[in-house]
Amino acid sequence: MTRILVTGSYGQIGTELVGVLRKKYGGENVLATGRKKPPAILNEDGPYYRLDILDENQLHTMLVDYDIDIIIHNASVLSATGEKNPQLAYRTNVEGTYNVMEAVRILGLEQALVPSSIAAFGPSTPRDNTPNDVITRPTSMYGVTKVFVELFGEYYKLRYDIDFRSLRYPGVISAEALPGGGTTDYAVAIFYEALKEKKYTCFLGPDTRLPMMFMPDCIKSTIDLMEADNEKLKHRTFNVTAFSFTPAELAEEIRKHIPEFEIDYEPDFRQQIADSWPMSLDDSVAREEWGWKPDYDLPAMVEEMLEKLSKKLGLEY
Ligand code: AKB
Repeated sequence: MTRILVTGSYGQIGTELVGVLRKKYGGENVLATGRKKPPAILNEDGPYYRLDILDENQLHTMLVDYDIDIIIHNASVLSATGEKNPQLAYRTNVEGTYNVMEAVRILGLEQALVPSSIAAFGPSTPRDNTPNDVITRPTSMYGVTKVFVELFGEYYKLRYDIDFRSLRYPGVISAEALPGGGTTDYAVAIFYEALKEKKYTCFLGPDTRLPMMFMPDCIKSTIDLMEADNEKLKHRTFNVTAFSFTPAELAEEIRKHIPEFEIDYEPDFRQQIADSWPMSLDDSVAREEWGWKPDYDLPAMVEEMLEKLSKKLGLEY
């Protein structure tokens, strides 16, 4: 059975990804790792270990001791935190990825899957239906580190035939762990406030359109790419998306369920980051090469988010 190590496994995506991987591959075969204390659910059905991705000795030891085949490197500093602390973003995202790729090369692991983001694009990228292969000149530190991830991984593929794979995640919406330090985080926070206060102040303007996906699709895209036939992949980095919306459109969709919900807008420094990103993505390359297809559209996502969160928070709507 394939054995998988996930970094950043207490994060928004890692928390749910580990659970789904464990159901599929067996609890003992999926090693959850992270720098902080994990949420209780991570310890329930498989091992969790503290791992600082900047400690290469610890990383090598863990990969050898647990006989790991695939590493999914989710640990990353996101866009808003990256602007507040570019040096931290550099160390975690660039040096962390360097350590992972070197470990894969030296120990001969089967595969490294290291996510990228829509942040890899920049103001000179066409923003509508942004193609897979297009100019990437980001202006955020997070974006700069994600371009490094893509190019470094692709270089290791060319030079050492390392099986590197990457997805450019859009904003990801989920009801379990909260996202932290991103520009698309408003699209999660809005649901908590809609249920608790019936009111939300958005840190992006009403017409800021960004590509997004619901967590079940995010997990599906990650596992589908991980399991895709290596021979069929012509690319190594893939756009993936499900839908695009603005804060005003999301509020309108939420109002279909909570008619009294109100939104106002106080854009902050994250507006400039969002304005440099695509408004929608062309993910046809992922569709062609490994059959990517999302299950959720905007209305289905909103319905399920409200249902799950209201149960979790014990709030009626
Ligand atoms: C962020 O907003 O920084 C992330 C991302 C789009 O990668 N959610």
